[in-house]
Amino acid sequence: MQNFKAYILIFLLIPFSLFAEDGSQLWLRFPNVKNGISADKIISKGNNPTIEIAKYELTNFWQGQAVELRTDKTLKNLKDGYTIKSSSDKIIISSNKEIGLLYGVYHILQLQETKSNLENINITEKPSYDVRILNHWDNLDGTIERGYAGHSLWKWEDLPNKISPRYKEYARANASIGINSVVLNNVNASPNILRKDYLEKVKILADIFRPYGIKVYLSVNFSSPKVLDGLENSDPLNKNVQNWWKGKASEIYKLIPDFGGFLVKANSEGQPGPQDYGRTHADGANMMADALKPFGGIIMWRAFVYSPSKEDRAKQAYLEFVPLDGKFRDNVIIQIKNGPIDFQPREAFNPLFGALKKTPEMVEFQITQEYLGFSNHLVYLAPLFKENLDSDTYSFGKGSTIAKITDGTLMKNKITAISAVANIGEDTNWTGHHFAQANWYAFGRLAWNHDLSSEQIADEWIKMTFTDDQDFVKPVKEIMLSSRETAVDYMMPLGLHHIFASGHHYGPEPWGDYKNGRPDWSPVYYHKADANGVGFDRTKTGSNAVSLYFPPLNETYENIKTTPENLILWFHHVPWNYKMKDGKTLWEELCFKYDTGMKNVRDYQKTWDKLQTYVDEDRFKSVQSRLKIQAKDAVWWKDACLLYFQKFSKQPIPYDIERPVHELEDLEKIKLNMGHHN
Ligand code: GCW
Repeated sequence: MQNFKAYILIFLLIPFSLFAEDGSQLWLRFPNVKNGISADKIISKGNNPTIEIAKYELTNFWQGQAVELRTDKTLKNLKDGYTIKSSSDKIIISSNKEIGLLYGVYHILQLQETKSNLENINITEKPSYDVRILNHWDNLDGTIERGYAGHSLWKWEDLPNKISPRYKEYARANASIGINSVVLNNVNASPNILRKDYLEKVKILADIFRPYGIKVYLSVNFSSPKVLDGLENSDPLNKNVQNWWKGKASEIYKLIPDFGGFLVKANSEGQPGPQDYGRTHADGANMMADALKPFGGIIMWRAFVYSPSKEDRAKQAYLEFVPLDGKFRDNVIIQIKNGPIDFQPREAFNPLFGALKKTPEMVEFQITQEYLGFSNHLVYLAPLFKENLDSDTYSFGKGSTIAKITDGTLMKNKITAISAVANIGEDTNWTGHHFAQANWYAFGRLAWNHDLSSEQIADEWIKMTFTDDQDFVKPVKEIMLSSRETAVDYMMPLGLHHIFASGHHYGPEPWGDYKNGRPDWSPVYYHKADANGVGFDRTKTGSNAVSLYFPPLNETYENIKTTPENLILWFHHVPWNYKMKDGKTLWEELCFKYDTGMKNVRDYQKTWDKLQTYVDEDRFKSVQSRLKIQAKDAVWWKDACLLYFQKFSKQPIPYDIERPVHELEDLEKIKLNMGHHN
């Protein structure tokens, strides 16, 4: 009897456990595949660990024709790209490099999983960037700066002896979307990462990642020579310091012959740097570049520098780096955040893009949603990435998009690279929110091909991650494609920025005025609301940041009438009764935007609930409950911002808009305990 009950119980549970998915397989689920093709249907010469992986993927997951894998030296111009051609009896994947063959295999698997046409394929793929790199902000103690998916994947305590199976899974996921480089540790770098014992741990990760075509890089602390080995200082012009870095470089390359290089945050937010010794960023970067040069390593030097000076923060990176143009070694690349402030829901692009004419530049995006609702809000970031890459800087005349400046088209850069701060942690589904996986995926796909559309990327991802049923794909795609604008609307519409609560950057705090702390970390510094209006005047009458943009953009942004309305409060202090293009006053428009954002999230909830039958129970519920949080947060944002700004506009919230459900005083009392400094 007892047994019988157990059987019934198991019988009842089976259907659920079969359908339950935890998201750990990302977009590599292959739900309908039991076996791939047999090994004798794979034609390939030579053995190499990367080819072995390609064969493994084919024999496990590929259900089509026979596949031939060919290395072909004549395809050198494709770099690690590849061609895929079908003949009557097989598909031929060719590349100059083994890794290109593996990429080609992932490509045909993607075509299979998205049910794309596999007949008469004739595909040529060449990556947009050479270095397609994730920046992990992982600390050596296992915490992650701005990480919302649990602790770090890297188990420093266990390495080099104990190896987590997830290292390989992580490498595989990256390879499947063409990511070929990773910075393992936080840019707020502990000097300890360069200690011998840590380098031995790093070596193990590099060995695991290598067959997947992934190179390891490290963030380094500028004071390392002094802190680790007691040198008198870390002055880049000091011979002892230079020799220390040279010695460190050879130590690293002995362990990791294909080590990628260093990422450096210097003289920024309290990090040490060359300016501590009266030297320039170029002096600092060049010293490290000289140390890595003999081994082929590169330096990614960050332009994210600002201090609490009188100068508009949006100008500081430009003012610091433009005078140094042409002074950097040829293995230095300047890594620039997409916007001039800090990964806001929407920013104007950083005017430093295109302003350095002799120095290669790369973009730094943020995949982790520091300013976009952490891993609670569904925000698909491809539209944000595309908006930036497609921005025309006019630096070499019309058509000088950030994509073309950074990918070598206009600058003929020796190194081309693109980076993003990862959102990956040890959560079972890697990214916390199931939909945050799409942002990892989208970054990889755009790094490979920045001409892909946000829609195409979403389409691939949804089909592989959930189902290819159009009744699911279509509405979910609509949610994803509108979600970034929705978040802008309920958080910071019309060019508002940085009105987050200090420290954690999660909720609203437009009233924040840190007179005794850093004014440039205060929301009031950024929105400047008063009885006349709201917004940061960056025209000639204000900080004149508009003058940093190339013509005609400087004029476009100088003039309130020609400034795009989605950036109007970024560039102008706008009167409350200013007439917007749709006839509403600025105040009405602001109310309308917050309301629209909030309503859109409510609509996402309705849509998602209707799709229950298409999704396994676990993932359905997880997304459903996070949408509830997002909906609550959207109301919180709307009420906090409108009730606060209303104190200045002194006008009613238009009557066709949802009424606030909070008292401002109550919202002002909320203090979330989410840690962190600025
Ligand atoms: O966005 C700010 C973050 C810091 C971060 C810094 C940076 C790593 O709030 O947490 O530090 O930018 O990019 O250096």
